[in-house]
Amino acid sequence: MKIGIVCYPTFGGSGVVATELGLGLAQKGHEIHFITYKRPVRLSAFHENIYFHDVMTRDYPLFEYAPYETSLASKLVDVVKFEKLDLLHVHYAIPHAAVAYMAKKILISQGKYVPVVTTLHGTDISLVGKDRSFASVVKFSIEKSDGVTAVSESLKQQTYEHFGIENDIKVIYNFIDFERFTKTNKDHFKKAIAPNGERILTHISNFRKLKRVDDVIHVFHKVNKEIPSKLLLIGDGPERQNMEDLCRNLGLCEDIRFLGKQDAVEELLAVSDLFVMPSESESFGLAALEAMACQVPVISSNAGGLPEVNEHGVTGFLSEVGDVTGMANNAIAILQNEKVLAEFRENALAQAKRFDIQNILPQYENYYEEVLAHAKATKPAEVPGVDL
Ligand code: GMT
Repeated sequence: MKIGIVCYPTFGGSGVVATELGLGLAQKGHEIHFITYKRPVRLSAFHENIYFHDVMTRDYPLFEYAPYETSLASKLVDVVKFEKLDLLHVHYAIPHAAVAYMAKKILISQGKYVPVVTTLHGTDISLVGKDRSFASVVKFSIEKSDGVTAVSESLKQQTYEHFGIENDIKVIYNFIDFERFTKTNKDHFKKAIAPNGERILTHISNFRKLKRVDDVIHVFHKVNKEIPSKLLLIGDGPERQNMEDLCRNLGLCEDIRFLGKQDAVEELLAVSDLFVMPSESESFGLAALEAMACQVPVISSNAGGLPEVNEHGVTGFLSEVGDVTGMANNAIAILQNEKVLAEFRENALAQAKRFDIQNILPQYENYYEEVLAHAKATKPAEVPGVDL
């Protein structure tokens, strides 16, 4: 199949999932065209089946903001026609689903039908999407997509509740590539971070408010009083400075390291004993899954789709959002006993295997086939395209 993938090219979970999906599909022989404003961060190496189309915006003194949506829609029309794409898969509803709808309509007027699959990732529904300034466009473009997927059952339910739409939404969980995310021996890192054999707790996020990084620090503060430990804070974002201030106020600077954005997070997860994700809202929690694949148990909130990933009492523990005491006690229960930690590590890996890319990729391929077959059967007769 020839598939166009539209996504945010940044470190965010939706862009990561879109890129890894494209890479996986390319390895299976599909021709993948990424269409976005920057080369996606995880798209570093050359691959014979992968193409990247840069969306250039046009500045003009009249524009206060360069109209990215217009440039993207024109680019989609161009790439679909020239590269003869079979399908567009857009990640994150805003603005990608609406732009794809526009491109689809333009293409129909030119005699080509290209089905659009939209994947909902979380904040496009839960936080930003339901805001009045976006809601009607989000609802409309979900309804007009030829196929819609959500990354968890919880996100699917939220979408129905917030938008009252009636299309079928297919849950296809996020996935993990074990070729990359596997526990490897990084003892030299461990010695540098925790020279006296301290436990290592880790948090990775974009440091937005909803990630509640302050809860991570408060949980660590409590754990650190009972168990010699270190905390790695990976990522960057709007709350970073506040978090540094909090560490200073609590006198924890010796034991907490801010590592900023990191490419090889699997190497840091390889030396971690526990992953902390106290988010206020989380459709899935890809970072938690990456930790589990590296045999790291997870202490998390029970928000959104997290209970579908982190199994309470098995792969880690779930607590109410904001319950830092509960989270700290759970963390201590795992970390204070070597045997218990080993058991949780094993369970975390077993659970992560359910989300192996090898199991999830065929679900996307089957869904594409289904959408294409349906589009072929229902598209206007005078419009060619949609060849199976
Ligand atoms: O978590 C973020 O703020 C980034 C965001 C994104 O869109 O890039 O992540 C969302 O999509 C990820 C991949 O599907 C999910 O694993 C995250 O749980 C989800 N974030 C939220 O729902 C807050």
